[in-house]
Amino acid sequence: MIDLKGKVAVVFGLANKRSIAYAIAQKLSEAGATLAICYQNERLRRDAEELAAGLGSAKTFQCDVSVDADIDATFAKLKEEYGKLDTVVHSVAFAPADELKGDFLETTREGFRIAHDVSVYSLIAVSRAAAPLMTDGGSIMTMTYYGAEKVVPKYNVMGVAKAALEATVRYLASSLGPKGIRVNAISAGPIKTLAARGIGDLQKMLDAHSERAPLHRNVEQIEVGGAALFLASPLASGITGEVMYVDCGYNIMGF
Ligand code: 0WE
Repeated sequence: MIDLKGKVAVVFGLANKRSIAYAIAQKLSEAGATLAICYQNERLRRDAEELAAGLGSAKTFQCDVSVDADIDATFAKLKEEYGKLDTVVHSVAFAPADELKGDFLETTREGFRIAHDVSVYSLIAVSRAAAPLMTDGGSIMTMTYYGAEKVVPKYNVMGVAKAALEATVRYLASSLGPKGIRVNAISAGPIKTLAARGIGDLQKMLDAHSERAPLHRNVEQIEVGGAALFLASPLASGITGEVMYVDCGYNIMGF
């Protein structure tokens, strides 16, 4: 059994009970970790507080990762509350809805900027703020998707942002490696979460995915949580800069 007693994990991107971030928080909490749950804004506060109440001694913090002052204030509070940090979970992405509809060629400058600011730069900002608190080394992880590597229709600028995110994971792993801090990404298969709402063809995608994936089914949030628990644990002490697939094997198929 993985034992994370005495370890502190901060989780970004928990919106509701379907969030991948929530499944990760559940697995980390189950392993004994102390959880700090960050929610983006007042609109998401209640859900975050209710879910945190079921996660042991989890506390909640308001932090919009696209706002530097929020990150500074949140990590100051985390330092005061816990003194140190062991794990950061970054499960945050956003592109303006219109960018995920039409043709990639119509990507706007503003849509590109927002997608990269919220989905990619935020990992750098959060990692820089977290590093001084990771005095015993640590594990930072983010969520990516196959659309970073191969064209997934309509994923558009998010695919480009996820490609940048995966490269960012490698550069951060190199930068933070000397401090004993590991940085990895989990590439999850498609899952019905809030972030997947409004994708016109989601059910079609899920069906195609389960048909082609070696395991002939779709992945569940809690399986991503299991991989995250592994990455947070000493079992993964030799793994950094990696993209780990939790997609029922979909990515290995050529045909
Ligand atoms: O990374 C994602 C989705 C991230 C996302 C979702 C939204 C919906 C609401 C980013 N920005 C927004 N902006 C909004 O306004 N996924 C891996 C899920 C996803 O999204 C797709 C997919 C898949 C899979 C969009 C088009 C095609 C496939």
